[in-house]
Amino acid sequence: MFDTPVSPVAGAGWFAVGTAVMGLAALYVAVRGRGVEDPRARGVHVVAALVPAVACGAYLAMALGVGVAEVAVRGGTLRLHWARYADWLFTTPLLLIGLGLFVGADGETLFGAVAADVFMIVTGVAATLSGVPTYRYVWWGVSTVAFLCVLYFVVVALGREARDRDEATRSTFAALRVLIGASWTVYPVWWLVGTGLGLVSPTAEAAGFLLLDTVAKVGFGLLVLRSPALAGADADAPEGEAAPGTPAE
Ligand SMILES: *C/C=C(C)/C=C/C=C(C)/C=C/C1=C(C)CCCC1(C)C
Repeated sequence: MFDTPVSPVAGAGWFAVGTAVMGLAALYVAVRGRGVEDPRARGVHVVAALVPAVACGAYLAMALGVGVAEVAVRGGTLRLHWARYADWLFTTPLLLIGLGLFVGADGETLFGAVAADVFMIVTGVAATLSGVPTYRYVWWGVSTVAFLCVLYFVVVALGREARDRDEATRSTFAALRVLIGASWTVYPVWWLVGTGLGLVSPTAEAAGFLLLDTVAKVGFGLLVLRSPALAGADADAPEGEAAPGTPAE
């Protein structure tokens, strides 16, 4: 097997772009957020940097071809971008935890949302690996029901928690809620268009997911960095970047 020449996977160019975009985003958030001392604000910043860092690794794996596998299933061979699903398996719960931490959600609610989210990604893999078309749509439906539970958590349950927070927290939460609600909803649709129905090429599908990942992951980081609620959480670091004790300029 080792002397077979390796041809680039479809979308390799986009995966390379994704590696660079996610790597730079992780560095940027990590550097800008390095002086944050307040534990809650720190946790949210760590999530905001970790999410693109994980995605950077997944994109690198796919760009190099190791993140994409040809899998023999009943009825033939299917292409599985396993690194993408491995990425989502970590990053989507991380984003929910980051959002929950930001609002101060209780552990039980957060646990339910993360469980539904993991179930959503795993059943999404089942949809991708079903050799029988009908089964693909059945799994897609199951995954989408789990997604609706996640959406309920983000929009309704957390919305309720955010209601009695201060104005700065409420306004950042409102922006994060729109970002997550809107961008995450496009994933199942784009999956259906690409992997599901094959209406676009694998290269176009890769470009679309890169765009979505950029909005959902980098967008989260940028909103967190701009949040006055998180910067203000540490009285000694007015911009959320200065170390405590450093006099403000
Ligand atoms: C950074 C990555 C993010 C925010 C990924 C989010 C992914 C989803 C919301 C995926 C959802 C899917 C379904 C609801 C149906 C089956 C196919 C999936 C996995 C694409």
